[in-house]
Amino acid sequence: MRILLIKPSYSNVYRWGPQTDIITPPLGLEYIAAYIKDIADVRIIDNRLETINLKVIEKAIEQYQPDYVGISWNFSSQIDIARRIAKIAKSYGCRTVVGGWHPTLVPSETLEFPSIDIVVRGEGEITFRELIQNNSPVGILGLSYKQDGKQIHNPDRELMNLKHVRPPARHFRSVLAKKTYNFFGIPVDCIETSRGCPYFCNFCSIHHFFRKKYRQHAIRDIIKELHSSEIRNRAGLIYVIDDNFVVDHKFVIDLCNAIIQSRINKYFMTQVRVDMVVNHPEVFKKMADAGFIYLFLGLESFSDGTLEKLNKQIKFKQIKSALKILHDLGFFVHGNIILGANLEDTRQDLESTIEIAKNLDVDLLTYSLLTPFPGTELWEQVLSEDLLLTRDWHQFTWSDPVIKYPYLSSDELSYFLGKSYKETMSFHRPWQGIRRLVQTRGLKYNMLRIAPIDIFKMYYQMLKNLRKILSNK
Ligand code: B12
Ligand code: SF4
Repeated sequence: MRILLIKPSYSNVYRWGPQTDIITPPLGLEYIAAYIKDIADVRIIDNRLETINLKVIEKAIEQYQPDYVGISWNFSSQIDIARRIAKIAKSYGCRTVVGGWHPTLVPSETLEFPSIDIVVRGEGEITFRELIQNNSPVGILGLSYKQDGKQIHNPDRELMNLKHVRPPARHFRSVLAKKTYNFFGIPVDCIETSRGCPYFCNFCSIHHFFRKKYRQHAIRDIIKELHSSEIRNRAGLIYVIDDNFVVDHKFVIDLCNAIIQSRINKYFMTQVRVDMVVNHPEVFKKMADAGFIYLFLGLESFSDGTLEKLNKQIKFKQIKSALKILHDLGFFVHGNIILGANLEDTRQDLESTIEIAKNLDVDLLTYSLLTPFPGTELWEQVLSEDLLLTRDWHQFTWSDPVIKYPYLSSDELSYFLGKSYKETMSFHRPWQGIRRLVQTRGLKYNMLRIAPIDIFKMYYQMLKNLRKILSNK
């Protein structure tokens, strides 16, 4: 049996964000590959690589003649590209399977596309393995499929015990892929230490996907992965992709101690919450010691009322304290703000958000527009109040307006998105973050982990990217 796994390219989501320069390895597909490589011949193609266009994909399908083509569809806005790939695969007689966040959130709608045969809902490892083993979707938990023109939705599969998970099959990467995966110019690899998040922000689909559960991998497995040759020999920076890395302090401290004891001298970056920084600075000190340098924080809003509506469970005062704590520890802080986070927002509210952002000590600021996804409280609210402007998934990019606001037009939202970047981005911010990192952590700490030239490469990439964004305005 031959299986071709495809990571589709991005949509125009990156039009606004500085993430244009981030291409991370397709970890989800590498987990899937790990679960079928002993029972099938597997290949992974990454359509995000510059030379891998649809023609190349078609050629690969024509030559390889896969029995199954599996497409990873995480961002809803990838609808077009995911469907086009499925159509090509179907025209060569392959069975088409889609997995990832979007098809899991709307499986019935996804199956309405004639070229999509099967949807793998939620975690795909065991579900996909059983599908390949049986060569039939009948009776396999977690699958939705079509039979005689009717949709069949098998019951959900139980979530996996992450203590017994096979490591992602990173060795399927092509030479080109290995060269391309980078974070602002620094060779990057991804690792997962947990799945899920115990919080309930009203816009986040995490609880729907992971059914309100939070699970961790075994620390010894994480360390083994970090020691693997694929990571050891290439990556300067490890992106811990967990939705919320600091949930269980003991776990984080034990993991950091294990990283230090194993002398894994790498840079790390991840996502964390503001309140954890304020309430447990000692955990962040330990993370700094282990090599964590770059933290992504969902700041979302500067209004306590709005933060409460989002059910974010943080206060503006905590945002300021968290920034101070992290900067004192030498972290580079990337914060994201949701414009129009409150459905009652006015022009004045957005103006004052931008004013506050201007003076906030964040090294990289990104902005999104509030976007509802199926399975979230926000989605229910927007539907029940008849505020959804479109169900066209292309537009669910977090930078296109899809909600009707009583006091703001879509044009105004787009205008403020542009304005926020224009008025708060400066070359000074990332430079200040990098300088702080070097000063606070010291030369030895940094030189153990990276060649100084790479730090400047990273800064240069960020500058190039910021310039690109600003010239688009
Ligand atoms: C890391 C991350 C990023 C990184 C890198 C993304 C990447 N590698 O492509 C960065 C920072 C760049 C990023 C950016 C954005 N992200 Co993001 N990101 C994530 C995050 C936290 C982890 C992704 C990951 O690697 N997961 C780990 C792997 C193991 O899981 P996986 O890929 O999902 O695969 C598993 C299953 O989904 C399934 N599966 C997946 N594909 C397939 C295929 C087959 C054939 C099968 C059988 C199974 C299967 O099986 C896999 C193994 O269990 C996810 C949330 C999450 N926990 O997954 C959000 C998430 C994917 N991002 C999201 C969003 C909204 C964004 C942004 C739009 C945010 C913004 N405001 O700008 C941007 C847009 C990016 C773009 N290019 O278009 C949303 C997507 C929502 C949606 N429906 O569109 C998510 C789900 C977060 C959320 N809860 O809202 N992101
Ligand atoms: S803390 Fe982050 S991952 Fe957790 S529910 Fe809120 S937005 Fe989602």
